[in-house]
Parts: sequence; C-alpha cells; structure tokens
Amino acid sequence: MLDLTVIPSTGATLPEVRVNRHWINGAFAPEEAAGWTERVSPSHGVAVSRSQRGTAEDAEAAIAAARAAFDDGRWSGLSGKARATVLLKVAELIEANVDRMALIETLESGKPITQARGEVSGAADLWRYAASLARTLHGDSHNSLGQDMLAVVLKEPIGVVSIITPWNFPFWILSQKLPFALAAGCTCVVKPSELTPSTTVILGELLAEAGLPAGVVNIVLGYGQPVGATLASDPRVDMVTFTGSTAVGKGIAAAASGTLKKVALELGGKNPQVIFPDADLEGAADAVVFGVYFNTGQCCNSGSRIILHEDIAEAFTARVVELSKQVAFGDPLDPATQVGAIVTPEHGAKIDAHVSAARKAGARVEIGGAGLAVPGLGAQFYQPTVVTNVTPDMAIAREEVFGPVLTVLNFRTLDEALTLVNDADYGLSAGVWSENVHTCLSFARGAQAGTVWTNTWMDGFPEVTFGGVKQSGLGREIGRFGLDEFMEIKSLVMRIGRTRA
Ligand code: TXE
Repeated sequence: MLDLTVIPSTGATLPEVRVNRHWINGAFAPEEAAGWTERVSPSHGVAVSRSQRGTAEDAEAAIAAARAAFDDGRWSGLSGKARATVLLKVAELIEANVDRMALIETLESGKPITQARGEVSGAADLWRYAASLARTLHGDSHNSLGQDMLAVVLKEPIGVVSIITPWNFPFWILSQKLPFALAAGCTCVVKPSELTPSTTVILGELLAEAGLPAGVVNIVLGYGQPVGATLASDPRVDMVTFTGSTAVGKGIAAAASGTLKKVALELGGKNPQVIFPDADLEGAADAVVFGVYFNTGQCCNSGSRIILHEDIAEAFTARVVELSKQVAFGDPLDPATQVGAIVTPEHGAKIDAHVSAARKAGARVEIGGAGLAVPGLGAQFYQPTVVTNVTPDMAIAREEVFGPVLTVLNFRTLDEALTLVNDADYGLSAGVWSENVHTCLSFARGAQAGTVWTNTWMDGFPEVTFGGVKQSGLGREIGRFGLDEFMEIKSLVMRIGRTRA
C-alpha cells in the first residue's frame, strides 16, 4: 500500500475541443490546412484541442508579414508611449482571461490548475513591466571627445524576431520574450510547442483587441520540422530566441549561423541547492519540496539536485521524504493538487528510465520511483521520488530528468560543495541555505550559475534578469538586460561646428 496523497478525478465537465489556426498578418488562417494535430490531455485522456499543422510555406508567409511590418515602421516608428499603451492593454486583457487560459493550459500540459492560474496572471505582470521599459529606452552619449565632436550611442530594435517556445510554461515563457521584443520595437513570429499551442493563439486574439497593428506578431503552429527550423534559418529573420532542450538549442544556433542572426537560448538545468547545518532547516525542506515538484518537476529551474552537509544529511532527507508523502498529486483540475500529470507517455518513460538506471547503478529510491494510475484518470502520473546513495558521476546526478525526481548528494566543506555544484554541464541556477552571510556570499561568488538564490528558491521578478551559463544557454531574459537582447547598438559620431575655417 502506497503511503502517498493522491487526488482522484474531480469528474469535472471538460470544455469543447478548441480549434487553433495560424494567425498571420492580423488574421486567422482559413480552415483548410495541409494537416492538423490533436492534443489529448495527459491527465484526462481526451482530445482538448486541434491545431493547424504548419508547413514551411506557412512559416515563410508569417516571416514575410513580420518583415514588412518591421520595414515600414508601423510599430518601431511609434513612440515608446504608444507601444506601452498597447502592452498595458494586453496585460489587462490577459488578466480578464485568466480562467479560460489557465483551464486550457492545464488540460494541454497536465499542470495543476492553481499553478496555471498563477502562471497566466504572473505573465500579465511581465507585459506591464515591459510596457514601462518601452518608455525608458535609452543609449549613451560621449561629450568628452573634444569641443567639436559629439558621439551618441543609440539602441535600435534588432528587427524580426523568431520566438520558439516549449510546453512546460507555454504562456509564461512566451511572456518572458514577446512583450520585451515588442517594447524594443521588434516584430515577431511565434511558434508554440505542438503540445500546448492554445494560450499562444488566445493571445493572438487579445493582441488584435488591444490594437496591435497587423503583422507585428504572427503565430505559426506545428512542429520543429519544418516550422521551427524555417524560423531559425530564414534570412529575413534577424534574431531567434528559443527555450527548450539543449540538443535542439544547439541545432537552432547552427541553423541561425547561415546568416549570422543573433541567437538567445534558455535551455536545461541540473540545479543544486546546498544546505548547511546552520540553515533554517524546516524552511529549506519546504523549499526543496516545492522546488523539485513545482510544475511536476518539468521545470528548467527545478531544484533537482540537493547537496546536504553530512551532519544533517540523514535527518534532512527523512524530512524531505515525509513532506514528499504529503504533496497532493493527481487530478490537475482540483485546486488542492500540487503535482499533476506528465506531459506525454514518452516523457514519462524517459523519467522512469532515469530512475531505473540510477537503481541499477547502486542508488537507493527512498520514496516513489514509479508511475501510478490515479483513480478515474489515466496512468500518466509519476510519483514524487527521492533518490539517495547517489555518486556525482551517475547520470541521475548530471542529466536533466525533468520530472518529480530529487537527487541527494553529500558534502563536508564549502569548497567541496562548490566543486559538486560546478561539476556540471549546466549552469542555470543554484541555491545556498545558511544563516552565515559569509558562507552565502562565498557560495554565490563561486557558483557557476546565471541565478543564485540565498535562503529561498525560485523567487522571480519581472525586474530581475534570468538566464544560464555553460550549456544552460546564451543571452538573458526579462529585466532591463532582457530587453537589451532585442536591440542593436548604433554609434552616431558627429563633427559639430564648422568643418573648415
Ligand atoms: O523539447 P524541444 P522537448 C528539456 C527537458 C525535456 C527535453 C525535451 O529536459 O525533457 O528538453 O523536451 C521546437 N528547430 N526542456 O522535446 O524538442 C518544438 O516544436 C526549431 C527544457 O519537448 O527542445 C518546441 O516548440 N524548433 C526546457 C520547442 O522547440 C524545434 C523546456 C521545444 O522543444 C526543433 C522544455 C527544430 N529542429 C524542454 N525541434 C526549459 N529550458 O525549460 C523542436 N523544436
């Protein structure tokens, strides 16, 4: 008998199957399409959306629309105030549509409804913040070049941006990119994941309602091949920004290199949290449990690798196992659910293969370690899992599992902890728990990561820039530096006064 908290089916009535069409040049594509994809809910096992399956020609039409919209200045030529007005209106409309967007996002992705609501309403704030940046774009000036010279460094929108997004936070990740590109004055072509396209298409409707000129944002649905690949390689595109797997990210960088377009990549992570004996251990245990099971562990920032001081390792692990039993998993439509379904059966098999390989290599599974059918729902669930007796060379300690699976390692000294932290291909985020400020700051300076959390985990703000080092990515998102990614720098050097006597 499993000692876990399982939420059975709520038996909720599901909405009608949603139909998604490409949105190009301010209009939805005609019904006829070369093909369609159907999304079956990973939790409820029934079709929840049908979407047009784009061709290379569809992607090219969207790129042509974005190119024309950029080149005639219908968006980049507006004042920051005018652009901000549209972005603020979009934020308002997102807030007014939280319920329907969260519902379809939950049904397509399997994530808990409360997390989907938080994602959509949080994303509205990214649009608001980007609006504030649209009014404060500025470059630099040099007035120390001599009395007759003046130089001004301008920031200009980079041009047409391709945006390719994944399925784990479809609307949040889109909103980490799109409003910032728009604030900068760029035009865009968006390709959402084939698994979770609906909230992106709903956004298309909201953009039109907010008064965004036609062609400024275009949405093409379908797979990486051919749609994503076309968006990454077409010479009319100036930049491609992508969130997804490291393997596909490398392919995108290669495809973009043909025309040397700018590339921004937000890729995987194997994020460590280091816990010292003097930390608030109860707070740390809560944060560890939240950090590994949030979004069913399908999260680039998942705190999937905890590194415990050996004096507290046993007791802390026991506490985390205890808390893991209390995590409510099951029907994502129940507001009490904390861990939902796994996005596809193939992904569930990949998670299980990771845990099986660890077992074979000598690791111990303290809790979980298998799928579980939830009463009244399908079998696409994976139990909250804690794996100990792990060595740093095991695949489970090095590779991104992308599921509700926690790996535990031990350390004795700060140096040893930092060696374990940095012995990784990834460098997205890292965390430290200690009451000693010197320990925390030394850790923060030594950790190879884009973000270091101290006595907290996964706190994020629109103002605070996010991104990874090493194979976790290239470039930054959100915050002022995130906006800079969508701008080119132009230096204007002027001789002033008479050039001849
Ligand atoms: O991602 P893909 P998948 C990691 C995580 C997960 C693994 C695989 O470890 O288990 O990646 O997930 C589009 N050219 N992350 O297979 O394939 C695709 O259609 C252009 C981490 O779902 O990278 C989708 O829109 N585009 C991550 C997007 O890329 C292509 C989030 C992501 O899909 C393409 C998700 C191509 N050749 C997965 N092939 C994070 N950083 O949060 C696919 N795509």
